[in-house]
Amino acid sequence: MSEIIFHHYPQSPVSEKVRIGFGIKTLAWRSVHIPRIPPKPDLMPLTGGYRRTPVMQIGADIYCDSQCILRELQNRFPEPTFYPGGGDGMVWGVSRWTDGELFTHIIKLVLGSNADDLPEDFAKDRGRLYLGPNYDLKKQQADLPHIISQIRAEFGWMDQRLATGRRFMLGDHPGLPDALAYYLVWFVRGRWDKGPEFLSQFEALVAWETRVAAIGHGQPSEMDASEALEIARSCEIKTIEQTDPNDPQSLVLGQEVEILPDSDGGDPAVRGTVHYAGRETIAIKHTNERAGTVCIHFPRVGFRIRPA
Ligand SMILES: N[C@@H](CCC(=O)N[C@@H](CS)C(=O)NCC(=O)O)C(=O)O
Repeated sequence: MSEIIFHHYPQSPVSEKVRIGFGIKTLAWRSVHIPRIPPKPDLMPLTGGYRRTPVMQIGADIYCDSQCILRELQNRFPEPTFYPGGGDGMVWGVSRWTDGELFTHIIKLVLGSNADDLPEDFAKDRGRLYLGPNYDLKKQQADLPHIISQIRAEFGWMDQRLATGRRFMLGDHPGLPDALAYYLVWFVRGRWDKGPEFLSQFEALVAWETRVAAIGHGQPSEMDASEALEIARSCEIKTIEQTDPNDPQSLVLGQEVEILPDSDGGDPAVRGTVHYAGRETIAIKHTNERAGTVCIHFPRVGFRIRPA
């Protein structure tokens, strides 16, 4: 099997979620660092224009969005499982809260508390991506007490769960909920000047944070972006061609579609032809000069598929 290639940058919280996932499964992976803001000239050919971080590549198969990446890791490397102690199914529901409302609160906290110091191009990019076309970081700054009140209650739920004596969210063994919660605590600690002081009120959560950090990131080793592109070009797509007769959108093989996150972030749509459509994932074939023909995978939940 081709190696796991992970396109990310060290400061990316969503990437930290996946890096902990590699740690839980003790995987070796190749690390390609990408720019923090577009243009991302060596990534976009692989993703057909998808600009978010992180992205995983295995040969000519490209996995966009951490939900899709983590699901693929569980499929390919079932043990140790992301669902210890019977967390199957439920953990994905939990991820819609951690990556949805809770992530949004923390983004508002980080953007609002750093409003005076962010480089202009970064503020413009992230303001539009997360807060919409009429974003106003000063307004976020003024709203910080409200936002902190939300996060305090939400982190309190996690602390409450761990205060029962569980070593990890699902019991004795780490699983997906630990990665889902950890990256947000990591983000708050590292990118809000009052983060460490704020977190100190959650005793059980802080003790758990140390245990999750000790899991580590598996075994990364660096790779050049040009080598990753060469691998995509020289590999065959390994995903089978398949659609579902009960597909609610009646997707069929070879159909031209475009896919984009189902949120108002100004994300570009990715175009290609349907190669695989299942209940949880869609994969499209996309061709360009630099990457050759690649198969780009997205989750169904949180993404919109439109006929092109
Ligand atoms: N739903 C996506 C969210 C990804 C996301 O928003 N990532 C941030 C970085 S942590 C991002 O893309 N920032 C803009 C960028 O890197 O260009 C996922 O789970 O992968």
